[in-house]
Amino acid sequence: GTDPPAQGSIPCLPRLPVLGSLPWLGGSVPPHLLFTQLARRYGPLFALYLGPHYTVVVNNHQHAREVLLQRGKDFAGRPSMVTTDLLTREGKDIAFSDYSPLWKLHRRLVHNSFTLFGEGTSRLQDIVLSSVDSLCAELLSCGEHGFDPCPAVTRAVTNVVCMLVFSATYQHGDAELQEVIRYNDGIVETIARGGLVDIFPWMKVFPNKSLSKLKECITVRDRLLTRKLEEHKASLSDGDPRDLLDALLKGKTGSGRGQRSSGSEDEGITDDHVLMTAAEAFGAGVETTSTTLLWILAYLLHHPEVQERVQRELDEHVGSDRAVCVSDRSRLPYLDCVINEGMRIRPVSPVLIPHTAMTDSSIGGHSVSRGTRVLVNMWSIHHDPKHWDKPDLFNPDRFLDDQGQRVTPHCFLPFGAGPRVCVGESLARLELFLFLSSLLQRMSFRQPDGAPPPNLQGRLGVVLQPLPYKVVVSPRSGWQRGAK
Ligand code: HEM
Ligand code: PLO
Repeated sequence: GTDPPAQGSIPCLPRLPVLGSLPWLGGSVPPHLLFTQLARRYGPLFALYLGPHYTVVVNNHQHAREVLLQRGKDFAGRPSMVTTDLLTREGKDIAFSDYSPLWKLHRRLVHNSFTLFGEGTSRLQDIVLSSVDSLCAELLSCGEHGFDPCPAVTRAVTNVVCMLVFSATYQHGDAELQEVIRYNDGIVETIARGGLVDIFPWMKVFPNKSLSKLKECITVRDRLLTRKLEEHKASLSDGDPRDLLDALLKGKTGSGRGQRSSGSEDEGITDDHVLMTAAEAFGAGVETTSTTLLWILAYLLHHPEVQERVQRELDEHVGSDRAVCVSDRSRLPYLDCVINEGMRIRPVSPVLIPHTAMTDSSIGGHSVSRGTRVLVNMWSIHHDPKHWDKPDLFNPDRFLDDQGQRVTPHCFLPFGAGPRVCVGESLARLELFLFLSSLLQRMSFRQPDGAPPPNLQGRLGVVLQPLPYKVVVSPRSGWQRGAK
């Protein structure tokens, strides 16, 4: 039958058998924009059928807080998807794994391993800063003719993650680094063409060219990471962990389950989990951070006055004869606002990752039954005209109050919240801060003469990316160091 099951009274789009609401979804509009349009017609909380899957879409921050925080545990599940099952060996990762006791243990272990590097030691800062140095040198050498900053930025961010995950330091043009970048690009291209919303779940039935490309890239990834894992096992010592792989290997054996076998047991964290975690730290660490940096650069080209104000703040509080460090962050509030505004206006993950209801629950007083998929449309929350003045305007000042103090509005959740909040948030913030402050301390960015300003519409793949654009960089006076 076509009658929807009893689901409270959340307004629901019409549906057909098999296709669900697809005929009403209109061709090429990406999901976050489509849902924002639909919310105007159906209200901020509505439902639709994605193929056979009843799916609730949340478009305002009150409902988002309910789903992510107040009833976060109820909605901490993940649906299984064909492509991400392939990517993660059926959910042996963090992001795409359904809620379970093992997932909780695993997530805690990853979280602790991150904090181990993030806090207490200046290791992370050193890693980021050395990568920043080579990025600056590379950008400055491209100089006065317009060039696409994307490859250099991606390389720098990938380098940071390689050092963090398995202690590899690469020189420019290293073959292994190129391999990592290539397989990652291949996965990004094929894993989710229109975002993570699984609109065509029947891909399994009609395997196509991109599915085999995805498999190929996963094979290359697994070969490389398995080699790193074996090297780490062979050289694991009692001292401090050298990197994320060490920390995971130590945490895994220390997790008390006594399972040392490689992936054959159902219980405990297996080698497969360690491998999938490393792979995911890579994927998440590179795609999100580089994309956010490229969005912010694109906006700075549109708003030279914002770039100048960041540089004035840097000149005043850091100067030009030393490198920026983490402890400068509290002295650079405006830069923080620029970073926040970039993540507000162009959230890299505009509908987060799909959630599912673990139990019967409710949203906004409407009952929602177990198994329901829930999409949180962060795009519409970040552009809600009820809460943001001129939401389409890039205006970092909205993150400052009348006294010039930083404020974090309730409707700003670029990392999500609750049990599924991004585990990389503090790492990401540290990287964004060190990258942007160092770049803007040492150089200025502008549009090439006669070139059109960067297109700010973006293209939705697995993350929301800016379209390619060109920049010209010029060194700032006073900063004389090249790379080291
Ligand atoms: C999840 C944003 C950087 C690792 C997420 C989610 C968002 C997000 C929105 C989904 C939350 C949800 O589904 O409710 C970002 C942004 C970043 C960033 C904006 C940078 C600007 C990173 C980094 C790492 C990372 C650097 C790790 C190295 C993860 C993981 C998850 C996640 C593992 C899955 C968490 C879970 O499902 O339990 N991130 N992220 N992210 N992020 Fe990030
Ligand atoms: C990016 C391509 C990698 O090869 C694999 C990978 C792993 C984790 C994913 C990431 C990809 C894309 C961005 C994701 C991240 C987990 C959290 C993050 C989805 C697919 C966001 C922004 O939600």
